[in-house]
Amino acid sequence: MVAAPGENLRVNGDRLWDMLMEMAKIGPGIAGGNNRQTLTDADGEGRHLFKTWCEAEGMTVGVDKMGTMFATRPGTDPDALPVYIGSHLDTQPTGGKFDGVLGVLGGLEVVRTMNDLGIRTKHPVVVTNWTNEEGARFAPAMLASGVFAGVHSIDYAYARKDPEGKAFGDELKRIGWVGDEEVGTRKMHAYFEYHIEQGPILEAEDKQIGVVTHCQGLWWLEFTLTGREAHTGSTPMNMRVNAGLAMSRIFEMVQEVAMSEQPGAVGGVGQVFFSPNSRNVLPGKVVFTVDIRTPSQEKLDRMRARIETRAAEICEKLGVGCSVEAVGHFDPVTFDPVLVGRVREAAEKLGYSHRDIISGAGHDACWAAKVAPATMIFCPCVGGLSHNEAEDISKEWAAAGADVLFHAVLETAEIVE
Ligand code: HGY
Ligand code: MN
Ligand code: MN
Repeated sequence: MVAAPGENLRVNGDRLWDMLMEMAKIGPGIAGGNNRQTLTDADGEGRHLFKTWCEAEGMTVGVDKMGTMFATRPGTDPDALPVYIGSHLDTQPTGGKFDGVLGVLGGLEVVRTMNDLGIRTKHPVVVTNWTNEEGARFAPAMLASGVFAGVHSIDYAYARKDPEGKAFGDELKRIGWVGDEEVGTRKMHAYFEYHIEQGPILEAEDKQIGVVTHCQGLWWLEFTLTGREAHTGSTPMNMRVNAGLAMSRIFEMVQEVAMSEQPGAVGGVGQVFFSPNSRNVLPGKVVFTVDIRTPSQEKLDRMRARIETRAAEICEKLGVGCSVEAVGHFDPVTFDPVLVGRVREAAEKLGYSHRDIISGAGHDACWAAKVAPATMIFCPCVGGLSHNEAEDISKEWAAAGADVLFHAVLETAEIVE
C-alpha cells in the first residue's frame, strides 16, 4: 500500500527515550522514580537542563513571572500566533519518570525532528514547561497555567504556602527562576499536551493512542477539624472531642458518596495533617483535602454539596469544629473538536490503534483550553499506575504518541514548502 504523504515522518524514539532517562537522573526518588518537586533545587536543575537542550536546537527560551518556560522555534510568518506544546517537569514526592516530563520532552523531540528534516512552518512552535502543575507542594495544582489563563492572580499564587510555611514567590526567587514576562500576555494559535494516561484503559484495550476529548472536573476541599487535645489514656471515651474519629467517618462517607455516583465519579483523600501528631495525644486539629472528580458538571457540584453537608453533621454529632475551603477547582473540560480530529487523523495515518478517552487526571491543558483551542494525546502506562515511583511506559508507546503529536502539530503549524 502506498504510504500516505508524510506517513513515514516519525520522531527519533531512541533520542526521546535517552532524554527521558537523562532528565530522570535529576531529583531521583528512592524506588526508581522521581522526587523533583516544584521550586526545589532539583526542579531548578531540571529547568536548566531543559533550557540547555532547547538552546542547542536554536530555540530562544523566555520565562514569565510564574517561572513558566517557553522555548520558541521561529515560524516563517512573524505575525502568526505560535502553536504551543506543553506539560510539566515537576513531579510528585513519589512521582514517576514520565508524568509531565513526557509531554515537555516529547515537544522538544518534535522540534528536534523538525530541525533534522529542515521543516519550516508558518506558525512558530513553542515548547512549554509550566511551573507547579502537580500542586503537591503548593496547592492548587496547575497553578502557573491557572495564572496564565486568568483563573488565579499572581499575588494569590505567590502567597501559596508549602507544608513548611515557605511561600511560592520566595521559593521561585530562591531558585532564580522569576522571569521578566508578564503572565498570560502570550497568545496561542493552539495548544497540545502529550501525556501518559495515568489510568488502565489504553493498556487494557491494547490501544497505542488516547484521543482525549474531555477532562473530568475537580474539587479539592480542604477540611479543618477542631477537637480537644487530651490524653489518649486517661480521658474517658464520653469526654473526648475526637477530631480523628470525625475524620475517619468523613473518609468513609466520601467513599460512600463516590460509590453512589457511579459510573464516572471518584473521591478520596491523599493528605492528612494531625496536630500535635503525638501518639498519646488526641488531635486538637486535623487538616485534610478531599479530592472529588467526575466528567459531569451536575454530578460534581452535587457530590461537593453532599459531602460538605454530611461532614458538618458528622462533626456536630461529635462536638468537633468543622470548616472547609475549596483549594482547587476546575469544571469539566471539552477539548477543541478540530484539534481532537487532527490527533485522530494522525493516529489513523500513522497506523496506530486508538480510542477516544476522557482524562481522569487534571492537566495544564485544562486551563490552556480557557484561552486557546487545546487538546491532549495519551500513551498507555503499565497497569495504569501513576503518582507512584513504579510508573512505567515502553519506548514504543512513548515514540508512537510523539509521532502523533508531531503530525498534529505540523498540520496545525502549517508546513511552508
Ligand atoms: O491532580 C492531578 O490530576 C494532576 O496530577 N495534577
Ligand atoms: Mn501530569
Ligand atoms: Mn501528576
